[in-house]
Amino acid sequence: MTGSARRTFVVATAGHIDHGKSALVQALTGTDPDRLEDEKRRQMTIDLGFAHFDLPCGRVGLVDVPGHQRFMRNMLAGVHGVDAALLVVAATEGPMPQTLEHVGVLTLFGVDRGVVALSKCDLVEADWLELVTEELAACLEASSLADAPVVEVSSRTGQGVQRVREELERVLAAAPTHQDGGDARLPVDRSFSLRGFGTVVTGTLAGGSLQLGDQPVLLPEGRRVRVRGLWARGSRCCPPRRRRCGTEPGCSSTTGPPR
Ligand SMILES: Nc1nc2c(ncn2[C@@H]2O[C@H](COP(=O)(O)OP(=O)(O)O)[C@@H](O)[C@H]2O)c(=O)[nH]1
Ligand SMILES: [Mg+2]
Repeated sequence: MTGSARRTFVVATAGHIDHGKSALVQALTGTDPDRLEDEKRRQMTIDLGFAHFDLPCGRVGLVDVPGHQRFMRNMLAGVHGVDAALLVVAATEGPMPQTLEHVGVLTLFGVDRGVVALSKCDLVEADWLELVTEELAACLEASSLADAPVVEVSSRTGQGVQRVREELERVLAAAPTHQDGGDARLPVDRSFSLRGFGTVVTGTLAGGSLQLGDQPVLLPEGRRVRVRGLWARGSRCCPPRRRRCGTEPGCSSTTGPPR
């Protein structure tokens, strides 16, 4: 498959804080998803981070969510409408409160495709790993990810990272193709002002397509806004099922990359 015929997918991470979500995103994509200064300094994901990589089945946009309970709102925004989840559970600790909470959210949202990464395997002994694997299976038993493959991973040594790619390939290649017809619908997961651009919103297009100059309605306000620029994964474009970044009225320019 080449060029515009390639499928595009959105995958979101899930899991407790410090379990290695952002490290795995970096190992998979080469991109550090923690873009804010505060995130880098505190080594903690606060807002959604984005990265992408290619698989034989298509291009994968990874949404890295925060694991801290205080940032649950951001996590909820990030997992909306995703094709699959990448649940990360540290082998050192096993399932923790936000593991359970995130698995609950994925189940509620009907995200039933995914891969489970048992991370930090370089830090545990084999018998401990066995115990944690059992605990994890029990935790996922009644969830939408009950049948998801579990991969033992270390983002530090690279162990299992290629297998995560292979399992994601299997899961995504079997995912149904989205129907992109109808009106464009963009659930907004982040909104911010960028000097020289005005208001920028990001999200995963749930259907339809957007063009420059379109005037979608901003809900719940009911106000019309205008699309002055469109970006997906760092470059200007418009095809559907990609993470979107657009500017609204008030901006003075339509050029430049999103944050
Ligand atoms: N030894 C080891 N450390 C890891 C691994 N994955 C993440 N870490 C470390 O664990 C800490 C938390 O990782 P991070 O990816 O920020 O966790 P997140 O909160 O789930 O995004 C960081 O210091 C990472 O370097 C791993 O596989 N092995
Ligand atoms: Mg993180």
